[in-house]
Amino acid sequence: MRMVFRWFGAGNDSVSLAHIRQIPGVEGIVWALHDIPPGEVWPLSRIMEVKEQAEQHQFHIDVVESVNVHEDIKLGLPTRDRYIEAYKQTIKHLAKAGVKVICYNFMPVFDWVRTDLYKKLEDGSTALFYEKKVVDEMNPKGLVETIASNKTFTMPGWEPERLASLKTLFEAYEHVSTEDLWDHLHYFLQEVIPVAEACDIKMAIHPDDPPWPIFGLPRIVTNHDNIRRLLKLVDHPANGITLCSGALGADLNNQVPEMIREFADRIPFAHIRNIKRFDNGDFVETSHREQDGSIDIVSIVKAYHEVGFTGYVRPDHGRHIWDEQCRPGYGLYDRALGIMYLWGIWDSVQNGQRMHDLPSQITI
Ligand code: CS2
Ligand code: MN
Repeated sequence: MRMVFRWFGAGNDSVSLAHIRQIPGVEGIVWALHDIPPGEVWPLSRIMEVKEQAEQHQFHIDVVESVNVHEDIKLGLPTRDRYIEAYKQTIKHLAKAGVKVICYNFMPVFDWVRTDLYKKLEDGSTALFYEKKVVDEMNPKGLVETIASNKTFTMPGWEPERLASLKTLFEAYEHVSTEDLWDHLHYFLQEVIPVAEACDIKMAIHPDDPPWPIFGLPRIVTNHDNIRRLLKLVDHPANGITLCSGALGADLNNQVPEMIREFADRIPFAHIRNIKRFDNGDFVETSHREQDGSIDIVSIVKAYHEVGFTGYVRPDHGRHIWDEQCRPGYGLYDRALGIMYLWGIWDSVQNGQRMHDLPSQITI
């Protein structure tokens, strides 16, 4: 596995490249041009700037997370073709800079959803938390109006300045069924995968987080069967997944090690993190250590080793520890600890294998 670390860019991240450099075994940064709105072409000059910054610290920029998909593409509107053309152009620019993997997602309106970004854990740290009841009982359109009239901030993604577009988006999605969303993804993949293939880039869709429909909006990249369906939509190695153990693991029916074994050659990028699930459907993010949460991290790393995984891996969200002030989920310390845990498992499996391969006639 090739270890990489997410970095939000100069002036946009509390973590410096110099500090990331000191985490053992990290070879590249996972990056994006976060200020460019979905649907616009990423200029080559801006891409090259990031490449230079990374190279000053001996990092590569092989993995991008994310080139976001414009809502009109997910909605299947006639305007989508314009945005798909821009997407293709961005793929070509990224290829010129040597990028190998593009992570993206196909979640309507919201990316990952949590109800509390700073939930206190028993050890005094804080972490991202999802309270199922709160999300289930929300009436999205009513909520838009309530926030608009009270000017109160409720949850990430519901910022007052986003309200007008949220209202329009919710209305637009009223006409999009789950099957429609599949069709729109299919259309998008048929267009972009040949371009990615020609550019030697792998597209890697991130699963929906959480992996179930929320706020009445459809979500489709949620489980084993759906991932199998997605990979068949355009059955080509350039159509891959970002296998995220934390996103998928929120549903206890999802067996990540099994997915690794079945989809091995279609996983150019892996996110590994742990969460603790509660019986009522809530979950909280924990340290990466297996015993701290509900996800079988050791079996996951072993499965990657078993399939001879040579793709990119990053620790995913971490807790906020040691009073670090950082982007929610993206501090330095806990993710660095996570990396050391992942290397610990990987190296001991590797070492065990070496011991096993040694000739048995060692004599004293
Ligand atoms: C998240 C997402 O779980 C995660 O990795 O941080 O924001 C993720 O980057 C996107 O869904 C990928 O498109
Ligand atoms: Mn993830």
